[in-house]
Amino acid sequence: MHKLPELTYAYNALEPHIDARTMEIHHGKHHAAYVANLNKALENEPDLKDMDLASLMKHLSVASEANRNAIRNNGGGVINHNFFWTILGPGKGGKPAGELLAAIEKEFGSFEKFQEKFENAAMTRFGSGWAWLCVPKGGGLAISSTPNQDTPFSDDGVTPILTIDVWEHAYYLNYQNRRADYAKSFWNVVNWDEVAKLFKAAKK
Ligand code: MN3
Repeated sequence: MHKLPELTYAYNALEPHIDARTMEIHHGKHHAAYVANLNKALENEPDLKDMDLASLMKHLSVASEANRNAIRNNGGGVINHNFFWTILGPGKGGKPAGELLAAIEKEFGSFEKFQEKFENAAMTRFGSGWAWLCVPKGGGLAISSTPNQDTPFSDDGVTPILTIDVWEHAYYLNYQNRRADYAKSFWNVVNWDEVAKLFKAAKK
């Protein structure tokens, strides 16, 4: 059975950038529903119940056709949100340092240009989805986006190290239709220490 992970910070800890009510509904309702619906879909898949979620997302074809879509959508919802909360934190933001900053500057020219490209990926994802910074198979860094709850955790050899949820449920209460303002504000709550840790692990 998959479980809703507890946050390591309070719902109001990311204010004013992400408000407490949004966090409460996002984690306590939306994320919780993905967990419940994933578990429900897995009820009919006894062989997959104990499979690690990242492996399951990489091998969706092992699920029966009847459950595959539910597992793809809800499993993606679970793994994406599990990950999202870990790269956020109170009193964070600023810039990355060391090897990660060097890699960002090498790939994108500067940290500011990287931010611009990442925000652009968030803005141009039509409808609901996510923007990502990943370490691709061959190394380096790449920005991408996925629709709905699709996830780069499904791609073999790809390591996600940063993401922004651009579903309206992630920002609508505080930002209404202003996704661009939310994406700009997001930088104030990025936990670069965690992102750097993931980057380091991905390079091994
Ligand atoms: Mn969400």
